[in-house]
Amino acid sequence: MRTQVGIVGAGPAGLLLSHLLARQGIDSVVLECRSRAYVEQRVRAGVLEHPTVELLRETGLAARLDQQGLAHEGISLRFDGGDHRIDFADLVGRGIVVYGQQEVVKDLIAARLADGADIRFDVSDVALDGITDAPVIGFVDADGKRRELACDVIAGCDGFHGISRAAVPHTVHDRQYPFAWLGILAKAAPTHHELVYANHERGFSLYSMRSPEVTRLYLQVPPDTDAADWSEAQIWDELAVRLAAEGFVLNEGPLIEMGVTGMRSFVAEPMRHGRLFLAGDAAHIVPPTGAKGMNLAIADVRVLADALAEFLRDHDESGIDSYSRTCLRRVWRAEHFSWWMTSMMHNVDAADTDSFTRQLQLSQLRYTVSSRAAATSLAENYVGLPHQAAL
Ligand code: RFL
Ligand code: PHB
Repeated sequence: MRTQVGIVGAGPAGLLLSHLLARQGIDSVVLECRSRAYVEQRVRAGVLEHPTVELLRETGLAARLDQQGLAHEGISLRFDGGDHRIDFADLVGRGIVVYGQQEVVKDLIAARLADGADIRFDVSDVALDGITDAPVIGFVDADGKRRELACDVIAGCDGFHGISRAAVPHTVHDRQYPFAWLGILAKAAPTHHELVYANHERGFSLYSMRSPEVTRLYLQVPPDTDAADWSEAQIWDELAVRLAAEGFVLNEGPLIEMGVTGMRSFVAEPMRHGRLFLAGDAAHIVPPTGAKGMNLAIADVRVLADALAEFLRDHDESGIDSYSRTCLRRVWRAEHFSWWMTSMMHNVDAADTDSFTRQLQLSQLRYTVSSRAAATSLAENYVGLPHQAAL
């Protein structure tokens, strides 16, 4: 088998890269170790930044997003018993769209298959060879046959637990947080039209949604928490306490999904070695508090698709040479924003309340909601800095 770009991983990064390359006349094959049903059902991110939405629209991927996505013009920060709205429309003239990551993935798979793309699900034993000059990806196909895919370049879009990063000699920047999120998806109509980030002395809580029928909610929990330790009644009681505000009612409903997510900031650099390019979670992750992970993956592959097209079509290496440097500037902006939101919103030591940290948090929150300059900084980072911005 031969292709121009061998893509490992059919998450948002790998699938969108394949789509953007096809628009520039570049062939690719996508290899995914999970089944199509699994990647289409995996519940993850929900917030699309403004530049992400624009890119999906410009490249013909937004038909369902424009019908079903929920356009939001702000968020609320809740603390000290008060609710404070950050009005994105007023502050920066742009907003976000709430649309599940798995819906983006479904739309991408449908668009690629309609275009005749070669996406192989259920592959195993993926191994990368010849990275410095003549790349070959070995794998076992869904039918059990061992195959080799020769390619001009490899895109490692295989997420944080993939195999690609290990093939790039890299330096790691890592920060782990002493808490996790317990996330639930509930069949309950949202009662509030925007996301609520709540800083409570019992721990952080986030109110989000997926559709007019489905609410998505998170609770800060200790990092070693097993979701099974929490009963449904306990979850609803704790959410009601942490999200409480005047006039706020929480609609309860049956749980559709429940899981615990660790919180970590991680950057591997550089994002390239020879003819292997890392993109998305394969190279960097952020804690979910800033809603940046999928958006960063999308920004990476936008840069990568242009760089690879120039290289493969015009033999121009300038884009691939600056790929890592260009992406890392945006990555570090998102790393900072996600760390800042995380530090401001969580109870950093729920067991042994540190009064100094707590007072700093409250001061930062009061400043953020009362100063137009501070609120604007949050808003422009949250809705996403333009892909062309000098960062
Ligand atoms: P993905 O989505 O992990 O896709 C990688 C794909 O590679 C496959 N794979 C392999 N395939 C072949 N061979 C191998 N050896 C392979 N190893 C792995 C995997 O099966 C998978 O299909 O990475 P990608 O494409 O870089 O996308 C990144 C995003 O998924 C991630 O950043 C976001 O989900 C993070 N995130 C959020 N991001 C946002 O932008 N906004 C949000 O609101 C948001 N909320 C979240 C989140 C992540 C969460 N969790 C569960 C980690 C909320 C949560 C709870
Ligand atoms: C979500 O809806 O899943 C979500 C929203 C905002 C975040 C993280 C997750 O910061």
